[in-house]
Amino acid sequence: MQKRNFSLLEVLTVVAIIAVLMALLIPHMVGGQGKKARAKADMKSLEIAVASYESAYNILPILNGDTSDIPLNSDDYDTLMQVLAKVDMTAGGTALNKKDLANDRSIQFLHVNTRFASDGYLDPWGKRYVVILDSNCDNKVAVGATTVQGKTAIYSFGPDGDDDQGKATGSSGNNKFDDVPSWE
Ligand SMILES: [Ca+2]
Ligand SMILES: [Ca+2]
Repeated sequence: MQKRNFSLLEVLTVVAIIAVLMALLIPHMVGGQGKKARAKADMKSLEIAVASYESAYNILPILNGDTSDIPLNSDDYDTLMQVLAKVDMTAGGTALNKKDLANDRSIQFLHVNTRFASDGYLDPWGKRYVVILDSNCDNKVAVGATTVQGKTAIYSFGPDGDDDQGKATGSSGNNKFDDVPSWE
C-alpha cells in the first residue's frame, strides 16, 4: 500500500483556513464576553457607590417618594449619577448643577470616564442601565417577578438592547432573554 504524504501546499492551505476561522471567531467570542464583563464591573462600581453613599449619609442617594421599588426614570438616573460622581452631566434635559446636589461633603463615590458628561453612564451596548433602589426600605428590591436581596438591583438590556426584566436566560416567543443582571 502506497503511503501518501500531505504536500506542503496542502498543509499550508489547512493552516491558513484555520487561521482565518480563528481570526473571525475569537474576537467575536472574546468581544461578547468582554462586554458582559464590563457591564458587570460597571454595575458593581455603581452598587458600591450607592452603598458607600448610604454609609456616608445614612440615606439612599435618591428617594423618589415611591412606596414601591421602581426603576429610576431618566431624570432620577441623571441625578443619581451626578450625586455619586460629582460630575455635571449634560445628557439629561434637567441635569442639576453640581453645587445643588445632595452630596455636601463632595465625596466622589463613583469614578467615571471622561466621556461621562456627554454620554452618561451607559452599558457597553450604548444603553442606560436599569437602576432600582429599595425605595420602600424592606432591604429587598423587586425586579419584575424576581426578588433581589439588598438595597440595589441593576441590570443591562444586554446585546439585543431590549428590556427582558433582568433575565439572562430563557425566552418568550422569538425573543431570547440576554440581559446582564447585577445579582447573578
Ligand atoms: Ca424594597
Ligand atoms: Ca435584553
